[in-house]
Amino acid sequence: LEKFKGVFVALYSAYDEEGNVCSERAKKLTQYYLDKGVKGLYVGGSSGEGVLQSEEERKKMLEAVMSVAKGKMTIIAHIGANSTPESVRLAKHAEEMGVDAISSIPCVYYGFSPRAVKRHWDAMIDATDLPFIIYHIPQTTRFNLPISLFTEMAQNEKVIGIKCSSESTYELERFKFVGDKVKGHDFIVFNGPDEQFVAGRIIGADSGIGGTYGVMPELFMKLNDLMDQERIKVARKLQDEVNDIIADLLSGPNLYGVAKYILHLRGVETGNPRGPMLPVETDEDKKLCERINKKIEE
Ligand code: NAY
Repeated sequence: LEKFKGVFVALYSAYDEEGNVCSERAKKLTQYYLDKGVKGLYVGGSSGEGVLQSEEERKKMLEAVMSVAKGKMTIIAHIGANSTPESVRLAKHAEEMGVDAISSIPCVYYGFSPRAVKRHWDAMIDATDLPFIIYHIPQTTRFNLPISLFTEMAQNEKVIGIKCSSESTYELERFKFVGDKVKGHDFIVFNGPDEQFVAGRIIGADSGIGGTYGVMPELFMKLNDLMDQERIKVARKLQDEVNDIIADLLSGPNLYGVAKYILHLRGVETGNPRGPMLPVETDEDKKLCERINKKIEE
């Protein structure tokens, strides 16, 4: 399980100027993070706009990532889709590509009962021999994972962890505590809200997956090291600085658009986010991105 402990960038998708998934750009983006030394990538999640893409586009994006990253970084493929059959197909494809684990949100759009969500997840888990990581993000899915369903899921030996993106650190603590107890060994908990990385690690997270890591991987690797060394005071100070940057990132038209534009300023092209996500267009927005980029480099 050591390969799931560390800093995981929630990868943005790479598009060309027309907005199509671009393999060449995706490979360069993957190489960028490989060179930075992050533990791994979370592909096709929220930041990756998986739910805004067709099945073929999601496969294409993952194929490009794997062509660079296979055996060099831990790759988690997010395969959550609206229908169970589509998620099952994405799971099988991810296994063929050689990813290290699959992960999924519950279903979006319709509201579902815990029983329906369990059947949805079980179908993906049964479709491959891969480890599975639950993706809990109630603020976007509107599904509040009950601890009873969590406990049932954790009993499946393939379910090795959870990505906890809810802002409740109490919930995160419960997932770690109950997960460890059910397993009798480490149950991997990934911190979701980048703004609470230090708090998440203190209360139980082993690792972190985050969207803003993509523009400041060094700072999150530093934070993670400080937490490993239990240097809480220094870590808290760095978290304050990081949160100042995150506040700036969130002050633009759209987080993903701003992050992608900052990557563009560094020569890493990923295109604009997909509509309805707003891109960076105005001079004012571009100046904001330049200011943030400078702040990160300081
Ligand atoms: C993913 O799947 O892309 C993530 O792990 C992203 C989790 C992010 N939440 C959303 C809704 O994008 O990293 C966070 C988020 O960008 C960050 O905390 C800033 O608010």
